[in-house]
Amino acid sequence: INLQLLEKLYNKNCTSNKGFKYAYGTAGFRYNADVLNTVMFTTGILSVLRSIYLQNKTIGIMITASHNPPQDNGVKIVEPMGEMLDQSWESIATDLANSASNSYNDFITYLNHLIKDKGIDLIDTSNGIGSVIVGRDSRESGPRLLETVLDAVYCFQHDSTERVSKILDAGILTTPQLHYLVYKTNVAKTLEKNEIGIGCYFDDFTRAWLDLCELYGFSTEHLKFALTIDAANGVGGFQMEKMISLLFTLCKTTVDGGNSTNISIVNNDWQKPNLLNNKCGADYVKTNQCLPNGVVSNSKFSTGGENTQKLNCSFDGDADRVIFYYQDNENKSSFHLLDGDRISTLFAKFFQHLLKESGLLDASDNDIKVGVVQTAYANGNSTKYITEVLKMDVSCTPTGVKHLHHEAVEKYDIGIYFEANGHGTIVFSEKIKSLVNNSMSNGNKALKTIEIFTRLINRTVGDAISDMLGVLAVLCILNLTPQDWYNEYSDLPNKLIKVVVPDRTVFKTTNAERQLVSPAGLQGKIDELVSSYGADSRSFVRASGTEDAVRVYAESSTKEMAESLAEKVGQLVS
Ligand code: NG1
Ligand code: ZN
Repeated sequence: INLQLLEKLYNKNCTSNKGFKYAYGTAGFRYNADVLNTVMFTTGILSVLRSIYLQNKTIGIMITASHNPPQDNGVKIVEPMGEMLDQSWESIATDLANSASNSYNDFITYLNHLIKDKGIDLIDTSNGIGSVIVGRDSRESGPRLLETVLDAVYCFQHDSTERVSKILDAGILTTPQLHYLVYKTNVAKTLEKNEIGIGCYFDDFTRAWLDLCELYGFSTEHLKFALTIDAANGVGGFQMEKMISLLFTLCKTTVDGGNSTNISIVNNDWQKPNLLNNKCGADYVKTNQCLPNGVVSNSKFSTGGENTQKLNCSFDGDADRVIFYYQDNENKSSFHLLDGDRISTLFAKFFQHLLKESGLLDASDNDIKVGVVQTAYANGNSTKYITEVLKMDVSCTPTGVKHLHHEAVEKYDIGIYFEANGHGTIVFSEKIKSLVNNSMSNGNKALKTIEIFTRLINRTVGDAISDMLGVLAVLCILNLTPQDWYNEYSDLPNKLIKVVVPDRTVFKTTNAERQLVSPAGLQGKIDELVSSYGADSRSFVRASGTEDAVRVYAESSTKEMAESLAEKVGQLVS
C-alpha cells in the first residue's frame, strides 16, 4: 500500500461527512448518495484486502440502492463464487468505514490491525496483488462513487513500477449480472483462462433458453403470452433489450423476420435517473397492489385462443427482483398479483412433476431433498399450499436473501427460495447435478429439462431476467395460463405497514423473526390481539434492516380485518 497516496486520497474522499455512522445492513451499505464517499473508499480498500486474503480470487463490488428512490445509493461486496459477503466480514466493513469516518489516524490504526489480524501479506505479492470487478446501476451518483472506489484500489501500488491491484470496471449492469460475472471470472481463473466479460452472461442464459425452446418446440416469438416488462426505469430494461435481441437473432425457428410484438418493455428510461423506481417497479407494484405507471389494464383480456393471454412483470431498479401480475379490466379489484410466493409455488410444483417423470425418485437411495425456503412475510396460504397440497417441505428464515440462500444450500438438493417481494432463485446441489448428468444419456426429457434449468437459473443470486425466463418456460411446459397459475391457491388478505419509532433497535426477535423477545411484554399483547381476529390471523413485528422504521405485517380472513389488525398492532408498537 502506498501510504502517501493513501493519505492524499483519504483526504480527497473521506472528509465531506466526518462522524457519520455506517452499518452494513440487509443488503450492504445504503444511504443518501451524498454521505457515501467515505464508505465507498473503505469498501474499495476492503475488497482488495479480501481478494488478497482469498489467494487473489476476484471480488465484486456493486454500487446500487436497488428499489430505493433515485437520491439514494449503496454498495455491497460480492464473494468469489457470487455469494453475498461472508457475514464475519460485515462487521469489519462497518468498523473500517466508521474508523475512516472518525479520522485518518483511526483509519490507519484499524487498517493495520485488520491486515495483521487476518495475516494479509502486502509485501510478498507472489500470490497476487488483488483483483476486483466493479459494477453499478443507472443512478446519477454512480460515476462519482465509482471514482472513489477506483481511487481506493489505486492506493495499492505494489512496487516502484506502480504495479497496482487489478480492477475491472464492468460498467452499468444488473446486480445479478455482476454476481454472475464474478463467479464466472473465478471459474475461468481456475481453468487458467483469460479474463472474461459480461458476454458470458448472455451466452449462458440464451443458450439455456434456446435449449428449452428446442426440447419443447416453443419459440421466443411464439410464446403463448403477450408479455409487458416494467423495467422500473432502471438498468434491467436495457440489459433485457440486449437479451431479447439475442434471443430473436439466435432463435432457429424464426418466423416473419423474427421481430416479435409479444414481448415489450415499458418504463425503460434508464437514462433519466430521476424516474428510477418512480411509480413503477416491483416494489411499487407489490406494496400498492396495483398496475405501475405505463402499464395499461388488459381490458381486452381474453381467456381463450393462442397469443391472447396477457401477462405483465415488474423488475426492481437493479433487476434482482421480479413479480408478475395481470388485471382483466379497469376495475382495481380485478388486479391479480403473482408475487415471490407464487413464483416459489410454481417452481415447486414444476420440479415435483419433473422429478416424478425423471425416474430419479424410484431409486430410494437417491434420497433427493426438494424444498421451499420462505420468510415470515410469505402469505400463510402459500405455506399451506406447499405443505398440504404439494406435500413438500418448507423452511422459514429471517429476512434477507443471504439467510434464504444459505438455508436452501444447506437443506436441499433442489432448494427454491423467494422472498414475497420477488427476490429469489433456485439452488441445485452437486449431488442432484451429478445424478442428472449420469442418467441423462437415456433421452429422458424430464432429466434434460432439469439439466437445462440448472443453467437457466442464476445460481449466484436472485435475477429478474433469469427468473422471468424460468417462469415463462414453466408456464409453457406445464401449459398453464396466468389464471391457472393464480388459481392454484388464494392469498390470505394481508397488510404491511411501516411505523416510525424513536429507537428501532429495541425490537429484537426470535423464531425466524416471527416473535418479539424485546420490548418485554409486547409479544403477549400482540398474541392476545391476534387471537381475537380468528383462526386465519397472524401478525408479527420486526425492525427493518434497510430503513429507519419498524415493519408490521398482518394477515386475516378478510381485507378489512387484516388492515384493522395491522393498524392495532401498529398502535401497540408506537
Ligand atoms: P427490510 O428493510 O430489512 O425489511 C427489505 C425487504 C427484504 C429485502 C431487503 C433488501 C421486505 C418486507 N423487506 O428488508 O425482503 O429484500 O429489503 O433489499 O420486503
Ligand atoms: Zn434489488
